[in-house]
Amino acid sequence: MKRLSAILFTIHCSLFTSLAQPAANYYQAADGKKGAELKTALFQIVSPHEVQTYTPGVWDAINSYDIREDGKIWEIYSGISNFTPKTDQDKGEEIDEEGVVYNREHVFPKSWFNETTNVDNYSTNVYPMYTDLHHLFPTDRFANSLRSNYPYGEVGDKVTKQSEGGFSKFGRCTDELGYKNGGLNGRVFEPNDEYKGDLARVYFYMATAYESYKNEKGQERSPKNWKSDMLTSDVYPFFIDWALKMLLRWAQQDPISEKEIKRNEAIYQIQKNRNPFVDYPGLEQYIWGSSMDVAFSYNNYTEPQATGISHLHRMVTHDDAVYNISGQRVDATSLKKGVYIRGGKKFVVK
Ligand SMILES: [Ca+2]
Repeated sequence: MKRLSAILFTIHCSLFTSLAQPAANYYQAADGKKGAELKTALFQIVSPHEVQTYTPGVWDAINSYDIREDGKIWEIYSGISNFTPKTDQDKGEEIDEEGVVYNREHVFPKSWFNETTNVDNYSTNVYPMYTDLHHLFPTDRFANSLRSNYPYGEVGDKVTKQSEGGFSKFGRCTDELGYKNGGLNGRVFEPNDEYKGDLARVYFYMATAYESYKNEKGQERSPKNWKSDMLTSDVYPFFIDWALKMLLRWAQQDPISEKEIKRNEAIYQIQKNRNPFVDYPGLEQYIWGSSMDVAFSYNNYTEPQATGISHLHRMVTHDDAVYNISGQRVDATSLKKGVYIRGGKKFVVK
């Protein structure tokens, strides 16, 4: 089994070697560390980053790399979007329809930073997290409004609101998730299966990149100030039990994609730091999961063994089958308007 995962990892590496090229020795200082110490070593490696402006910095960044193969914005909350970069940016007008404009979503909600400062009119926009590109994604403004700043989760039988076709959902979580708020199953936003792993790896990054930081007033801060039903308000383990279990599962079910690898590389070029959880498949298991007693090896990294969780869906790449963006096979002879996947590549039917 060890051998098999080593082989799989080799295949994975050879597929993406040309894309993922961290600076030489970038992760060297984490060598030999495990568990909470490994997270702290990674924190020292990835922080601080070169802080960008919100406007135009964040727009310029996402308009340069969050682009689909057809040239449209690679938005993550709606299954029907077809946004032209820049032209279809949110300009602040009231929008109550999906597919009209895209905005800049803090997938780790900025209100969780829980700080009221008043410098340069950025009253609740706490730097450096506010413009950290790793957690800023283009999202359909309407679909994004369904989320507000609720935790991510898995919605039970009663879906209160959803984006077109149930691509993203909002409602009370499943019993299995174990998240309660006010005695009831908590309200959560469920992203599409296709992005659950991507978002889990962003959350692991946020847990790692900010063990301490200086806010815009130069005051020392830490996640002890942060507030969310997903967080412990502590540097480690950082996530509350139900949230951690879910994120570890999401990361495993939706493995690192080429999209994430390219995005990580592009962000590295701009703000000069990387998401280690995109560079090392399964790294989160070394910090919070099955490999907590295994030392991270810089020269001989081994992806943790699979725990039997199957992937949410696999893209078939060896035949002409066509899949919708949720990974369901569709009749290729009668495609409606939308985005589809064939041979691992997306295409648009207009
Ligand atoms: Ca994914």
